[in-house]
Amino acid sequence: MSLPVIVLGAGGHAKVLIEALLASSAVITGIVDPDQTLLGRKLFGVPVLGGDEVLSEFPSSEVLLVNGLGSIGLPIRRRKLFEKFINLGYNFSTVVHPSAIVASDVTLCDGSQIMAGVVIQPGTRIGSNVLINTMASVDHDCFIGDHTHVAPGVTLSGSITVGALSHIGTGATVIQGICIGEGSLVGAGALVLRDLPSGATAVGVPARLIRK
Ligand code: JB3
Repeated sequence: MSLPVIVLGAGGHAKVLIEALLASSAVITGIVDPDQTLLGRKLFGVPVLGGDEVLSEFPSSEVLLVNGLGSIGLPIRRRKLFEKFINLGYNFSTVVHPSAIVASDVTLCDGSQIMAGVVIQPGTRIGSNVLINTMASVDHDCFIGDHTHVAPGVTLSGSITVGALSHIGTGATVIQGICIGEGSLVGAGALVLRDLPSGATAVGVPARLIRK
């Protein structure tokens, strides 16, 4: 049987995760959030237990964590929180909403999060602490690097590599075979027709580089 989970953060992304976890019949012990005003409040009946220091009461052998800190740009804070608790010996649960279609040979790593309505096709690897958000589609043989956020409604066609710590904005489309370097930011609604170097920012239709 899987261990109970504790969700880090009590904001918008945490809500989405808690809904997915409850729909998967996971046991959620509570939420931790540094915002003192949230202490004792509940999200979908799940209590806020206090700040991150409360985790000292829950040994890493007895709980799994879920990273509830989302991102709207490069997921740097999300990575920091994940690595902080990995270094303290905790493990992160994968979260897969029951409505997601994930091919049987897809690899999910520690803390991969697959939200409602996502489709992931065969041969794809989703890295650690990656967030594939609502209704995104990741086609065959893609590689999504650690910590990357693929925002709602993104379409990644086949054989795409997205480097670690990147953000693919809401509704962006990337054609087959493209490589997007680490730490890249693709704007909402962009259409990516060419490879992007590491640290790129690309926006528009077709996408043009505005920083590299
Ligand atoms: O794009 C979509 C669909 N969702 C966005 C998501 C991916 O990212 C969403 O619209 C937001 O823009 C963003 O959601 P997030 O990260 O939930 O943002 P917010 O609603 O601001 O909540 C962040 C929560 O994390 C706050 O309650 C913070 O107090 C808490 N937080 C910040 N730092 C932390 C820490 N919680 C813990 N446990 N530890 C921290 O270090």
